[in-house]
Amino acid sequence: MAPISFRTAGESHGRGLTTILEGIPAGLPLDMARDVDPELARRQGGHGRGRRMQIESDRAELLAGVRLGETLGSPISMLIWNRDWKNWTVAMNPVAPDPDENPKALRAMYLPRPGHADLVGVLKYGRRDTRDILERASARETAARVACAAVVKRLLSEFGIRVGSYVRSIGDVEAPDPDALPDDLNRAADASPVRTLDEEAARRMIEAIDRAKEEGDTLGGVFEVVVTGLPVGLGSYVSWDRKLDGRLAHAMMSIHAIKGVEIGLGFEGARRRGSRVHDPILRDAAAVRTGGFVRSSNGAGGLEGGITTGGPLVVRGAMKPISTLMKNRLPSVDLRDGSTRVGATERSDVCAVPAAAIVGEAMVALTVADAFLEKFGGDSLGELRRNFDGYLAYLSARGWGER
Ligand code: EPS
Repeated sequence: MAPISFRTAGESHGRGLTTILEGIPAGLPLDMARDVDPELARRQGGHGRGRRMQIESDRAELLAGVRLGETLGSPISMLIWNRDWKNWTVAMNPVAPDPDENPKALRAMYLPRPGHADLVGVLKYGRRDTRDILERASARETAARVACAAVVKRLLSEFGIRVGSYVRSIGDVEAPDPDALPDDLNRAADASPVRTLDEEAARRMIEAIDRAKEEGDTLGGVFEVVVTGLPVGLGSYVSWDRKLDGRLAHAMMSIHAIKGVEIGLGFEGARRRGSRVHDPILRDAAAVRTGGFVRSSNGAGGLEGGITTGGPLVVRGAMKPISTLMKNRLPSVDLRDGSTRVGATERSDVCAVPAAAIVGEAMVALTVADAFLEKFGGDSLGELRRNFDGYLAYLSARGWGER
């Protein structure tokens, strides 16, 4: 069994989202207001979000797994209430409606939106009302993932491992490649309404979002997640399902609307010669986490053979534009009578790439923490630390002929 597992439940306009996170060792200090709620707030931000984010002010309540400010090693259960639920108590009620209920109050939707799970969902699950599908398929669910990841990030921070992200492009507006990433990546990115590092690009991205909004359209984009402070040796090449790059790709692709993933140079690497892709190996005895070796470039994005090199882990996600269109709605079919119509509209976002970057951080953090615990194990934070320190001691004690 993978050391870290989590499951979420909840519909977008149901009472709330709930989650169970398993595998966090005992003794990790955890304070929801300090460690979890700020992460939820980061996910709610970004220029281009819809009105829903003004209604919600996401906070996670702890139901289990933490006592007197420290984890117990037992499953951690959290709950995020949907404030919007009060507007949906009839349409999303778990109890069957009164026969004389006004059908309009049930807010059924019969016009599947191209690009959303609406059509494939009703076909697969034998439903007619696409609301039965879209409520769970909504990216609202990612709030629960971010809550789990906030706990995991707290754990990783104990070992000097940091997970950050920034936005590289929105629509056709691409920010220039940064020369070097700021030391505190999230502080720099969070200061921008589109979470990008270049002010001029930010201005053009905001303009593009505003234009898309006026035109009733939507925009996607590309974000990058970067993990620093990792030790060499997480993941493995020995079997296909243990390769960390494969596990990261799975985690990233599980995020709503993500249609592409790159690691390191990604697709660009396929255009270059090998001598301009691979990262020269240099000896540096002081670089303990990377095994006494460093690289003069990072085309591999911190992974060789599905194993961390200890260099920055670089994973990019490409998000397609959100499928709910306010104008230029695409052809669709009315599921009540098969007539030709256009896809439904419903309150939505114009662009959620800045938020998707936070969700990308979350999924990468959960995957990396899983690999970290797989390597170092431990039922308590103290045991995990002893195992980690023992590994670092082994790495620094290894000689290569110069001592
Ligand atoms: C989201 C909440 C949703 C949407 C968005 C993500 O709220 P509502 O549907 O009430 O406006 O803003 O979901 C989608 C874009 C989608 O297609 O489902 C959230 O909390 O992130």
